[in-house]
Amino acid sequence: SKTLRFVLGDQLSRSLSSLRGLDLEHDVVVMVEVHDEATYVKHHKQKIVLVLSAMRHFADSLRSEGITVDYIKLDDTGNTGSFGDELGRAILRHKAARVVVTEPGEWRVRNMMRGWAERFGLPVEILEDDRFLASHAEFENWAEGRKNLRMEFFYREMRRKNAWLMDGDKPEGGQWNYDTENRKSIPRSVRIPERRGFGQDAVTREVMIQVEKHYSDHFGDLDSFAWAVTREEALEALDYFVSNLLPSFGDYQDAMKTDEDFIFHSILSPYINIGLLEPREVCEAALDAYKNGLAPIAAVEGFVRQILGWREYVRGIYWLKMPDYAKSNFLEASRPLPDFYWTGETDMNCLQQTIEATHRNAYAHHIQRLMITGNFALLAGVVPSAVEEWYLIVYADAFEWVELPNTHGMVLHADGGFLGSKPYAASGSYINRMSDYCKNCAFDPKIKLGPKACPFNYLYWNFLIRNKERLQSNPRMGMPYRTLGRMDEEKLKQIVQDSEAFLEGLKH
Ligand code: FAD
Ligand code: DLZ
Ligand code: SF4
Repeated sequence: SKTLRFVLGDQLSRSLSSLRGLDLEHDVVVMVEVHDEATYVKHHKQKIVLVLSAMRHFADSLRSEGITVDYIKLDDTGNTGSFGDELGRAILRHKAARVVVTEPGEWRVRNMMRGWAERFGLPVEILEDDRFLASHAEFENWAEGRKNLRMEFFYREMRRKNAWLMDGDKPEGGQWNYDTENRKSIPRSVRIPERRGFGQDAVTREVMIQVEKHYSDHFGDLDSFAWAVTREEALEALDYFVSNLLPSFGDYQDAMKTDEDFIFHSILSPYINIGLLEPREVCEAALDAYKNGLAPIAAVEGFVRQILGWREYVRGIYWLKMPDYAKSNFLEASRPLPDFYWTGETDMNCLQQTIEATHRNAYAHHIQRLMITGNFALLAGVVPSAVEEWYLIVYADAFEWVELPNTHGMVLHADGGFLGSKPYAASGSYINRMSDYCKNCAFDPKIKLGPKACPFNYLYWNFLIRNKERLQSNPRMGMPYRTLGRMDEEKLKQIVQDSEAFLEGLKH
């Protein structure tokens, strides 16, 4: 009897659990381009093109193996626009007896799938997504009974489990973490290699036309699309990163520079998230470079930690805590998202640069997301759901399981410190230290108050004043609250006044 193997747009891996044991003669792989997925938030145009073009290429590569693929395109007649309805139509078309699917990455879709077996009157097998380095059960076991779910401890267990950068049961080189060596700003003399971009092939161009037709009002530039859309291209991108960028990845991990949109970052997250690359092979490629003496341990450890540590950890938190996780608003933030998040029109140069790069590339590197757009939203008290929607829209790598914990937890502290022990609030001097943005800004990071002052400066203290009740007992906030405690009344009044005037001037 016929089994339908339903493959989603972020499951483009040949090793996918739902493709195992496929019977070439009877089984059909079903893939559908649906309006609902392009619009549950109004994704960046490049993100939609990336997913749809990569889906079409993946379908072709399955077909070239002799697999039957039933593929519904966005503009096909009769396309109902939703996962459920399209699967329903496919079941009738093929008189299927069974559906097999790999669990989706997002709660929203997992919830949708719950009713399918009953609705279609046939077995719907939902298999674990074992492309991750930690299973749900492993993460739950680790989390159970712990008061404190810090990433660092999870990461150490994962290092041990995989025997990666281990010297027996000790970390290779004697340290678990080399971050103290990873905080350099970029000297003028350092040349940053070009991004390894990819040309737009016929498949991509066809999708681009459809996306312009249906989603022209979505955020983002499309002409500059240069993403890899096949596994072969993604492997080239990985190879390029390991050879050209990884050796300096650690040194400049936290640095930002005008007109350098990628620095030494890998730009691999979209490929890992949609399945063109697997997290294990990406880590192994970096580990091989270390073993062969091609990259220093600080760079390789730093890189592996992002994937083996952070990426797995946020996924664990997401599934442990959803759906309630998204609902908390510990700091009771309520301001709407300022308009400039969409237009880039602000005199604050760091924000303008980051948002323009985001528009251009559907990408910003981690420290821009964290310290520029994230930090501003935190300090200004923007309502978490609005910030989360923005992050889910604007980045090609954004899928809720990874976006939400980073935004809600790490950046906005909306979970009250479950994920990060303190909010990542920073004033203008940190941005000035790690970037060259301030040189060309209307504001001055060294001025604390008044019209020329960098808004991050007074907004930082205003944030501490506004959240005093909620944050001052946090041991990691002791230092700033002691400094605040030494400020005189007049200064505090000025901080609040300047902040309110600035915030009231924001367009929404
Ligand atoms: P690199 O700096 O080269 O890092 C290597 C890899 O490590 C990345 O490809 C990614 O797979 C992984 N990684 C690094 N940091 C994290 C992290 N904090 N959480 C999970 N994985 C990580 N990443 C996403 O993949 N999707 C998102 O939707 C997303 N939203 C974010 C929202 C905010 C507010 C913040 C602060 C971070 C977010 N990140 C997200 C994490 C991180 O910023 C991106 O993974 C990274 O910038 C991708 O670029 P890269 O591939 O060049 O990363
Ligand atoms: C992001 C996305 C988009 C834009 N379009 C599709 C689509 O047409 N068909 C599809 O199968 N998947 C798409 N995706 C990815 C899904 O949103 C993703 O698989 C779900 O979020 C589940 O994690
Ligand atoms: Fe950003 Fe302030 Fe520097 Fe301007 S002065 S670029 S607003 S940190």
